[in-house]
Amino acid sequence: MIDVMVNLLALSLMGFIVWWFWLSRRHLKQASGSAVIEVVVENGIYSPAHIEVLQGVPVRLQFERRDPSPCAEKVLFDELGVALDLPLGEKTALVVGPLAAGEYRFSCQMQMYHGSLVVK
Ligand SMILES: [Cu+2]
Repeated sequence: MIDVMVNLLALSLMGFIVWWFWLSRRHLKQASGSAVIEVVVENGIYSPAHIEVLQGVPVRLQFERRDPSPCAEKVLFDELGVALDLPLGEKTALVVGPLAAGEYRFSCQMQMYHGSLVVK
C-alpha cells in the first residue's frame, strides 16, 4: 500500500515538473508581449499601488523593496495563491498570467500595505 502511495507521489511530482517546464517555456516565448511593471516598496506603500494591464498578456511585476520594515518582507496575492519574499534592497520579479479580467489584490502579510492589479 505504501509502495503504491510512493509511486503516486513520484508520478505527480514528475507531472508537476513537466508542467513547470512547459509553462516556463511558454512564458519565455511570450516574453516580448508581456507587461513589465516596476513596483517600489517604500515608506509603507507600494508605488504604484494601482496597476492596470490588458487581458491576455503575461504580467511581469518587479518589486523593489527599499522599505526595511518587516511589513515589506512579503507580498501576498490571495487570489493567485502567491506569497513572494522580498529581500531588502533587491528587485524580485513575479511573472503571472495571462490572467482573466478582474481585480487581483496584493498586500503585506498583515494586510497593512495594499495594492491591486486590475486586468481589463
Ligand atoms: Cu504588514
